[in-house]
Parts: sequence; C-alpha cells; structure tokens
Amino acid sequence: MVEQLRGALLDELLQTLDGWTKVEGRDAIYKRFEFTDFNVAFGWMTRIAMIAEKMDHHPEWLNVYNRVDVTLATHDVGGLSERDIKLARVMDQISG
Ligand code: H2B
Repeated sequence: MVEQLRGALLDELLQTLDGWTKVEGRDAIYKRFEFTDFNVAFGWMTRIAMIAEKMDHHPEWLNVYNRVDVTLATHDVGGLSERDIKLARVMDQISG
C-alpha cells in the first residue's frame, strides 16, 4: 500500500523538482510544460503515457497546442505519494 506524503517531507521532495507547485485546495501538484509546437508536445505526451502505463500511475493533463498543463495526485490515497514525485521527475527529465 502506498503512503500519503505530507508536511515537511512533501515540501522537501518538492524542492528537488523543477517548477512543480502545490495546487490550492487540493492535495496535488501542478506544472505547465511548454514546447516548441504541438508535434513536440504530443511526442512528449506519448513517451510519458507509455512510462505512466508501465508505472501504473497516470497524470491528469490538458494539452493546448504546444502547452501541457499537468496535475499529479495519487487517487488511491486521496492525496500525494512518492509515485507523483517519481512521475514528476520523469516528466522533467524527458522534457529536456
Ligand atoms: N494513477 C494515479 N494518478 N493515481 C492512482 O491512484 C492510480 C493511478 N491508481 N493509476 C492506479 C491506476 C489504480 O487505479 C490501478 C487499479 O492500479
């Protein structure tokens, strides 16, 4: 069973990520990714989708042309877990 991340540990882990912020009013994290165009954005989403499926951990995201707004949370714990941190890190790494 995955454990919920909170408080100081969550803040500490968030600082190890690039540009992720806490969502107000919800236990989730958010980041906007911007790419040169739709093709690059969607290519990135495709790579992430395959990894997310393997991790059995899926993002909430919205794509508009070259922009992808991503929210991560762990529905199984009703909040955040280390899975969100891991997926966020993969997203950062693969975005370049
Ligand atoms: N994705 C996310 N973001 N949170 C979850 O709790 C989650 C998931 N749970 N993907 C997985 C699937 C679970 O529902 C399945 C049954 O393993």
